[in-house]
Amino acid sequence: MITIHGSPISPFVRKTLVCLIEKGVDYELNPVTPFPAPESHLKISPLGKIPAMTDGELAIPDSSAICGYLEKRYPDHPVYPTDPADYGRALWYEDWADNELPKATAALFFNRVAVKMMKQEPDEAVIQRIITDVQPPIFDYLESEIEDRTYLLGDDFSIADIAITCQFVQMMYSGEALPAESHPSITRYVTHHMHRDSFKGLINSDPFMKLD
Ligand SMILES: N[C@@H](CCC(=O)N[C@@H](CS)C(=O)NCC(=O)O)C(=O)O
Repeated sequence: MITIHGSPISPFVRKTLVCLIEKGVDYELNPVTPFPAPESHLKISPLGKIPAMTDGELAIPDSSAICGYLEKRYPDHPVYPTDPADYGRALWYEDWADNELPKATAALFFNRVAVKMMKQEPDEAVIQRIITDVQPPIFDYLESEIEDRTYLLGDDFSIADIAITCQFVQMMYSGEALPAESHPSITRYVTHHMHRDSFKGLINSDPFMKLD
C-alpha cells in the first residue's frame, strides 16, 4: 500500500494525492507536519519536508519524484504527456508551479495562516508586498500561457494543471480570491480544475473552504 507522509493542507502533498486519485490508486495518509519534522520522518525525507512516500520498503521524498514514480508504476490514467515536446513542457510547468508560483500564492497561506499555527503574528506589510509586487509578473506569465486553454498541454489534464491548481487552492485557503479582474484566464482555468472530483474531494475535506 502506498503511504503519503504529510499534511493534506500542504500544496505539495495535495499534488501527490490528486495524482493518486486521478490514477485510481488506493493510498493511506500518515499525518506528519514539518515544522519541525519528527526524527522518524528524516529517515524517509532527509530535508525534513513533506510529502514523502513509502511503498513497502521503498521511500521517495519530494512531490515531483513521487508523481514521476507513480506515473511509471501506474501508467493507466497518465498525468504526464507522452509526446516528447509536451512532456518537456509539462516538466517545466511542474517545476515553475512548485518553485516560482508559490512566491505569489502559497506564500500568502504561509504568512497569513501557517504563521498563526506556529504561534506568530501575521505581518500585513509582507502580505501586501506579495500582492502588489510579487504577484503581477508571476500571474502575467501564467495568464499569457493559459490564454483560452482549458489544459496547458494539448487536450489532456496533466501534471502541469495539477501543480498549478494546487498552488492557487493554497492561496484561496489564505482567504484571497482568484484574480478575476486582472487575470481572467487564470481564474477561469483554476476554477475549472479545482472542481474536478479529485480536487473537490480533497478541498472539501480541508477546513478552509467548501465547493458545491
Ligand atoms: N520540492 C518539495 C517541496 C516540499 C515543501 O516545501 N513542503 C513544505 C510544506 S508545504 C515543507 O515541508 N516545508 C518544511 C521545510 O521547508 O522545512 C516537493 O515538491 O515536495
